[in-house]
Amino acid sequence: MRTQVAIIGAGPAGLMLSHLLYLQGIESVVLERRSRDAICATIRAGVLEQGTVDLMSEAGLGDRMRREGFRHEGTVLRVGGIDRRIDFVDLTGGRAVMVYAQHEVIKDLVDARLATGGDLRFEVANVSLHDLASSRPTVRYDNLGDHGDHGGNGDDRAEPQTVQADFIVGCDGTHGVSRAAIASQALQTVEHRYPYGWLGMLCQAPPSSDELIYALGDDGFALVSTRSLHVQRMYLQCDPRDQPGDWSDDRIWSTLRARLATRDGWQPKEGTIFDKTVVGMRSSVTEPMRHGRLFLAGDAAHVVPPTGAKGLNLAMSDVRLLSRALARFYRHHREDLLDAYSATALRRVWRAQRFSWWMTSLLHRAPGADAFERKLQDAELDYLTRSRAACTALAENYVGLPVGPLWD
Ligand code: RFL
Ligand code: PHB
Repeated sequence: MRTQVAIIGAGPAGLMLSHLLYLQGIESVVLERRSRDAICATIRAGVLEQGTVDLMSEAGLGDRMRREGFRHEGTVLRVGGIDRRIDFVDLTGGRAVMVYAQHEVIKDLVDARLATGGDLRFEVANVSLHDLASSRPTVRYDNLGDHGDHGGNGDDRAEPQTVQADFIVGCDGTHGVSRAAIASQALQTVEHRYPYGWLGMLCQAPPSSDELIYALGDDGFALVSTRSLHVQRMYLQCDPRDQPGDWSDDRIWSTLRARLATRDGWQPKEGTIFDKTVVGMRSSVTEPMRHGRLFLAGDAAHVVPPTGAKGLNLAMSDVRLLSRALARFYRHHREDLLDAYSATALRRVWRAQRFSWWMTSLLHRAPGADAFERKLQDAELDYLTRSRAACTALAENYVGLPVGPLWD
């Protein structure tokens, strides 16, 4: 079969791209390895930058987000038990973030694509990319699943399929096949590993705080976030080699209490923990984000540590750029924005890398840090708590640097 744009991966990047292309009258097919139920149930990000909130609204997807999400106009930095509130609205001239879980964004996007006749193919296997240097690149895959319904097609026989497209976009995350389809000599990957991980948990409890709390205690980082009035999300710095089973519920609560303690006796509201995961921390960027007729977007091209809440937001800003570039190609036969895509996207990616690295280093205890490094960290935190300029730098990066126009 033929389509205009073949998209690999139904994460936030792939689904939003497909939706934005639909709004511009451009046809796409989305090929996803997992089932619809699995992608809608994966617990990941929680914070949408102002630009992502605006994109959801501009794309007609903002209703449920505005009803069920929580607008946060600031955040709390708690260091050594003392709070410093960063007021986003005041420091950035009215910008804020939305706490709305990634899987809710995914549900909204899947519903929108299926309601408008979108071609989403779940449970595909053995995806491979071909003829990337030609103007007719192709994707081959085995069809094991359904086309938007729940569950599979009831038999195990793989049906080999070919999709011929004008462009292929790799939105298949860190472990996808798209980046690997480009010869390694044509790419450069820069990577940095951090000596800590996060234990993330979900619990049934009321919110402990109206705003997120980013805390640094004597022995490390803790983050209080939220999902709803009844479900809370919290994270703890841990050893990246830890297993979720190393963290009993008692150990989680006592570590959270210690790292979040204030002088006036603040305590997190406790409840039943029903999900625990350990996330490693890595920064990685692959350049360029294009090879012939293949474009990379989102985690397929770059990964940030979660401290700055930038991963999902970068995925969204990539596809915002790419949809505009593709629309200009189809409408005006101009390739200038396609040619500029990689460099334009990478400027934002590197600024987000810098911010995520900075916020991660600021708020974690590095194992083996010497006295000099520890004193520098104290000085950086001290500066942040005393300087409006330093708080403004944090706030404008956290709510997200401005994005360009969505449409021409
Ligand atoms: P995704 O979401 O990984 O989606 C890729 C999709 O591609 C599919 N796939 C394939 N399909 C077909 N064939 C193949 N060979 C395939 N290989 C893979 C996968 O099944 C999947 O459905 O990438 P995308 O769209 O680029 O989105 C990136 C975001 O998911 C990621 O950056 C964020 O979750 C990162 N992140 C956060 N980002 C934020 O902006 N704000 C946050 O608050 C935030 N918190 C987080 C986070 C990530 C975390 N973890 C788990 C790493 C918190 C955590 C704990
Ligand atoms: C989350 O709610 O999952 C979350 C919030 C802030 C972060 C990372 C993750 O920096």
